[in-house]
Amino acid sequence: MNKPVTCDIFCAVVDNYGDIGVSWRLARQLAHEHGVAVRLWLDDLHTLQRLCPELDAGKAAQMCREVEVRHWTKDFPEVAPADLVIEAFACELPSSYIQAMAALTPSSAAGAPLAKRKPVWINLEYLSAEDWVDGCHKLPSPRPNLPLVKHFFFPGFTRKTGGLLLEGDLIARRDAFQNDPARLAAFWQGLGLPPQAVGEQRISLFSYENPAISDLLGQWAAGSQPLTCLVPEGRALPQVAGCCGQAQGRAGEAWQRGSLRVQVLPFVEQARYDELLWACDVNFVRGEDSFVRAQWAGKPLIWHIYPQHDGVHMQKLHAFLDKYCASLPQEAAEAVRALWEGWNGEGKTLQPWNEFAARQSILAKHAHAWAQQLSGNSLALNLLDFFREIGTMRDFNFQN
Ligand code: TRH
Repeated sequence: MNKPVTCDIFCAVVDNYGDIGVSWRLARQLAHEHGVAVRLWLDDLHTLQRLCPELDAGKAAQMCREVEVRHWTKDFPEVAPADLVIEAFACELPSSYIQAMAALTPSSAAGAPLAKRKPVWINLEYLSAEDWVDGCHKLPSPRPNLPLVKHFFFPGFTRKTGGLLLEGDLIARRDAFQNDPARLAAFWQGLGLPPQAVGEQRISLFSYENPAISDLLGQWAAGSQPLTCLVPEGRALPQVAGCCGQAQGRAGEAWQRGSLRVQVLPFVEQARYDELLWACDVNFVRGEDSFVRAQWAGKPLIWHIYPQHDGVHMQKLHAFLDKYCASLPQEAAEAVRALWEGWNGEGKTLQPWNEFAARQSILAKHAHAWAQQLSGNSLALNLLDFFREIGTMRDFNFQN
């Protein structure tokens, strides 16, 4: 089969928004751009509703933005497996579903109707820039005691990985938005802000709780340039509010401290969050999906990586920095490194912010070129190619 007709994506929300952020994006892209009938099995509809407010979190099954969204509960229904089965981030599939996949025939050459073929089963992994990813992408993992093989599919930053999620028209839509002053002004107005003043910086701040927040906001407040910091409701907001002398904060509130104005934003739907990243001069992002979206924005970014207990996240951070900074002039690379390390607990941010801000125009050009360079490696297209590759391999093995 050239292209999957149907696809089941399974997603278990571990915490926050990243797992469903990625799964939802992929589901929509496969459905909208490639005409695949996608069913998304999700154990927590309320989290998806934050990203897509039109979803009804009380419904067990519904069509939403061309995707069939199903509430994934313990009593999993009997369903026919799809052509392409994606388990997001190694969530364990229902055993009845695995048994149903195992019962299907291995290849169309067996004379079975196409709908009865064994699915291509993918484990979509977390994003990492580490070098080992190149060698592990697409590796098979045979299921013990069952005639099934799952394949690892790694997103990443090199041609040997699965690439990154990127809608076919995203870069063009970004450019149209960024080059249209009227749209920018309307966007700011929608958030309750005036158009950006000459000499004013606008910076979005999406992070986990972070001890470095207080120093950074203090520095911005004491700066000579007006700076507006846009903070969504969520984990970092209590700290930001505290730095502005507030007990707590709510969407719509704004506080002034010296040169710094903090504007509290509601958690907006995914497409609007993209626009925020496109509109700001610098973006602080976290986790996985906002980190990738900030790269597509083509603006300087600072990443708060998802902390892991064993500290391996710092290896991931450095692996990304090695790639991202490779083509930057040395001083700019050092500024990025020092600020990211400080923001992630390995040092201070005070001096690094000054160094970073002083090189903002070089960093902006670099961010733009970086997005361009990565944009040729689309995860959804690679996934569909891999589906074809596995299908051809199976047919060949059957005939030989
Ligand atoms: O929310 P995150 O921290 O998510 C994750 C999870 O914690 C996961 O378990 C972990 O493994 C992973 O990080 C690395 O960060 P992330 O990935 O950036 O997801 C945030 C999503 O929320 C992303 O899709 C963008 C979206 N978003 C909006 O749609 N609107 C908003 O206003 C904001 C601030 C974000």
